[in-house]
Amino acid sequence: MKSGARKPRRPLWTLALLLLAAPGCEDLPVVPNVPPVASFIYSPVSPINAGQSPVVFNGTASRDSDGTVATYIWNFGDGSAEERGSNPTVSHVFPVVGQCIDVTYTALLTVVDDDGGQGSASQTVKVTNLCR
Ligand SMILES: [Ca+2]
Repeated sequence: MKSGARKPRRPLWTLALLLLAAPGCEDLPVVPNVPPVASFIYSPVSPINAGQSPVVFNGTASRDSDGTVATYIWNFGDGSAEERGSNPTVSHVFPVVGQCIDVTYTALLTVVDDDGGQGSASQTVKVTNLCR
């Protein structure tokens, strides 16, 4: 009967742990996630020539007061695919869409924090299509 009597030990031990842990779990306050704040700069600001000038967008100034910024999502407003990643800096060349015209795009940065919260910031970017 010794081996038979040992078997219930593990379930009882587990139950005791659950009883000890349960009150603490109920007392934990629900802390809402504070969403991150997006911020970026880009360089050069002018001149930016379509099809030629690599523009460096830098979102390093983005912050999350209660966590970290996990993902940077860039939309350059020119029809190109969004770029997303954990690196706060990207380089982008705006497409040629004509001749002798300036086009103003709205570049949008969305940052996602480690809890899935989001924040966005946008800036206009003036791009020159050269005369050929
Ligand atoms: Ca947060």
